[in-house]
Amino acid sequence: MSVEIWWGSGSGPAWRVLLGAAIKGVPLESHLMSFSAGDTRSDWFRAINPRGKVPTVRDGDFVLNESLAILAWLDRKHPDPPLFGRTAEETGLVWRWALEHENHANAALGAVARPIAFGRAPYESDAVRAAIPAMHEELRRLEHAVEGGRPLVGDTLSAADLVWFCGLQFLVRAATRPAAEAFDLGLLPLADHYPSILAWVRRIEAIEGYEQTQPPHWFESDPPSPRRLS
Ligand SMILES: N[C@@H](CCC(=O)N[C@@H](CS)C(=O)NCC(=O)O)C(=O)O
Repeated sequence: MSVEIWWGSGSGPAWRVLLGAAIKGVPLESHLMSFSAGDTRSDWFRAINPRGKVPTVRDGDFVLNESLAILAWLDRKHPDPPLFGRTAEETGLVWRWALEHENHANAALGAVARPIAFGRAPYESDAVRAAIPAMHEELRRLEHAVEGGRPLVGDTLSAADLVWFCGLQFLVRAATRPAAEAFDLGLLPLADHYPSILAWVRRIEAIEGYEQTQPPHWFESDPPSPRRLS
């Protein structure tokens, strides 16, 4: 029986899990949820995951949500290649990087990306401008850690890379939208501002099956909205 996944287009946490499964070559039975149609709030989904969040996976009778928990579970079920390090030290560092994203970088990058991506930038322009230095602080930290395109920890991609990559992609997508033109983000092209991050992005994009993990609506004309990703 294959592992089922409920996910949503543009959800960074869901994308992490799709990438982790791709790295491990684990097939997933896909259930693509529509945020705008209210799928995550539906009774049938709440019966699977009462919190109503994606990603959620089901393997037989076992149901799990929270993307980092899912990646850790997947890693125990399919240990090779490891997503949480090969040594105790690497495991500690993978968790440290992943949690630093969750507890620090996610807010710093999101403070710039979210208003732009969700159409709030014209009303929150002062807040976006004020958030730009902290965004660069996090990106400089990443640039240094992935020097030359190397993984964040050890010599193979780990959960830490996947977590930061999905956060970065949301920011980069926001930076390419017309609403971003009102700001001097100093982000694109990445090759000029953050060459090591670009090399690292290319490494992740080279994962076999990467194309199938990309958020489908990013390739449609439909703009993201707060409802879709709230
Ligand atoms: N910490 C959770 C975050 C899950 C989460 O917030 N998912 C959002 C999409 S990114 C969701 O399902 N939102 C739908 C809703 O709230 O109705 C994880 O890492 O899995």
